[in-house]
Amino acid sequence: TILFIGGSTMAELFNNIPKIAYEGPKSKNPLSFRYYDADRIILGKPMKEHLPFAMAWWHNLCAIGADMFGRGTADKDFGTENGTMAHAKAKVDAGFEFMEKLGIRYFCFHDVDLVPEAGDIKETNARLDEISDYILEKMKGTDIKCLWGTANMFSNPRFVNGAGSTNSADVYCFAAAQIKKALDITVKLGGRGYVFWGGREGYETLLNTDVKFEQENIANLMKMAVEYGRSIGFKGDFYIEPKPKEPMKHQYDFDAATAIGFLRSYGLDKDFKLNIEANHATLAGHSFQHELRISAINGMLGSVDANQGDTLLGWDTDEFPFDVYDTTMCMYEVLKNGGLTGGFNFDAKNRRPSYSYEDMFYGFILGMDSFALGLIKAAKLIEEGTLDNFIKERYESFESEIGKKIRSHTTSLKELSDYAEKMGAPKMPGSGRQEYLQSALNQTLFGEA
Ligand code: XLS
Ligand code: CA
Ligand code: CA
Repeated sequence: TILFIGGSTMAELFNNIPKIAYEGPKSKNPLSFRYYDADRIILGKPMKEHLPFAMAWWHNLCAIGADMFGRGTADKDFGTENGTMAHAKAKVDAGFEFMEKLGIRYFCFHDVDLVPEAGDIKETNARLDEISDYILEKMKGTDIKCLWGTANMFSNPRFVNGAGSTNSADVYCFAAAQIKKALDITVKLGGRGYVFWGGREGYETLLNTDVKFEQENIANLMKMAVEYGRSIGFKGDFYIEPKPKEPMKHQYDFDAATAIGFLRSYGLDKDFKLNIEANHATLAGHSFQHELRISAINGMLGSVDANQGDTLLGWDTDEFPFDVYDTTMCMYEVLKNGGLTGGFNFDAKNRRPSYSYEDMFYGFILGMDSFALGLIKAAKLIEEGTLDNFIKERYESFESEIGKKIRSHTTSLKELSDYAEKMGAPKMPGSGRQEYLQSALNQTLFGEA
């Protein structure tokens, strides 16, 4: 079959897969959406606007399921030879066909996901120019755009000791060059954001590490990136993507709270927000919702890497999200935040035994449906108001005369102490009612049995 995508016609690659349509919760067609109904209005906005989904170039078009113990199982050569520009273009073709068939409107990339890295950075940059022209051409006539770009500053051995945190000034310059180019390409493709994930920005041992020196260097690199980005017309947000460990034993962007503290210490908080990944939250010993809430209350919730970890495994498994409790509470936080400046990037990969083209679609259908269902349920939670009402009631004592004084900072320790002496022993604070609230949540999620 010949497909018309954007400005070009091309041979269809996923030719046994139709365009995925919404068929509703009762559908038995595995290649359909049960919950993601792009135009359905939820709280006054179509689903597709609540859920700017993105495809991660690296997992979907590059990763072949290799692990520490075995080679890849999936074929992502797309009829070409890996490591060539023909392959780079075949990935673009595959990616656009894939996104069009699923109705995904954004993509995210690392520089080296797009082209094979050459020995010489000038050559790599020329390849990036060529491929971004090709992508731009492909984008014409579609509504597909770039969500965010980033530079891979962790795979090449030169980054063994980090990029911004490296002990080598020359490697630091190389990182700067990669960031500059990745920003150029992000702007060229109309990206909404630019991500810093500090995979190797951390340390293995303090015996050889000057933490303060390294953190200052990282901050300076980010400052220079902001200056350069703004100078070429980048209006979007920069994001830090926190992760506590892996590949390094200790990573500086441990979690949302740590990253926010870092951004504020170095005056970067006006230009940066956070990109919160579900699997990184759990690696840090937090829930996904916790990381979203901490970001949101600090005005820093920018974007989401939509995936999930495995409770039985202690590493970054990047699975497609299917836990609807988690997607519901995520969407609850996002709705309360008034949405995102970024979107929902499926930083997720198929399991190694799921190696066929169909599996790529099943992965995204699962993820998109899980988030759509989460959105529907989160909107219901907000409309029902059970949680909001309970929380309001729970803090009610701060509506009293003395409570109001505390809230408005118009009292003193002395006054509070006098109040306490007069009062005698305080009553027990109201019950937390956790189990009641969990039952109510189940009822919202599952309704009638
Ligand atoms: C790895 C990260 C990475 C970032 C982008 O754990 O999730 O893929 O999202 O560099
Ligand atoms: Ca990620
Ligand atoms: Ca991850």
